[in-house]
Amino acid sequence: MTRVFLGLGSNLGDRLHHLREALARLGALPDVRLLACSRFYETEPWPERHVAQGRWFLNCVVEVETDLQPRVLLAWLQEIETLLGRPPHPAGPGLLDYEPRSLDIDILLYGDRVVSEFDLQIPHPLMHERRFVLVPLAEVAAEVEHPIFYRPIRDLLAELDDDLGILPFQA
Ligand code: PH2
Ligand code: MG
Ligand code: MG
Repeated sequence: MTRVFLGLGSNLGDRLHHLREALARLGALPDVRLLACSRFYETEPWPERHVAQGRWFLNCVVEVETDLQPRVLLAWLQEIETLLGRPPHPAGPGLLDYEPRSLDIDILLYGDRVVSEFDLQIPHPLMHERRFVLVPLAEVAAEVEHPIFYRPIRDLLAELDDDLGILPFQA
């Protein structure tokens, strides 16, 4: 079993419904056990105020335990994204990365595994630059070490240079 941290985000449609439904579906996956979930946060679209003027996101981070290999897990995550209304996206990084989306589920950390392929990078290559990731991640994984920087999440958050807005979500 490997401890995996996933980042969830939505800024299109009923954001709260999308995150709740995603959590339920993650918990129902074969060989995936939910261990913890951060609070939900309202977050300003990253990377820049003047570029991404879209609606604020609802974000959270979930800790799961799984025997699924990263690629198998990724395929399930994409299936959940599609079920919750996200158009199937082309593989790999691209222009659509900053489009509004009903649901995005990213693998942030997969144990201490490092994967560097065109369409799958673990740890998530931008996680250490994003307050909307590190704040909820630090709630459930403050002591966990980033497998490339060899620094705990708590320290990455303390040193973070990202002043975009983040507020605990009030239902
Ligand atoms: N996801 C992105 C790009 N920008 N900004 C916020 N606040 N939250 C996100 O989940 C997010 C983003 C790409 O997936
Ligand atoms: Mg993402
Ligand atoms: Mg994604």
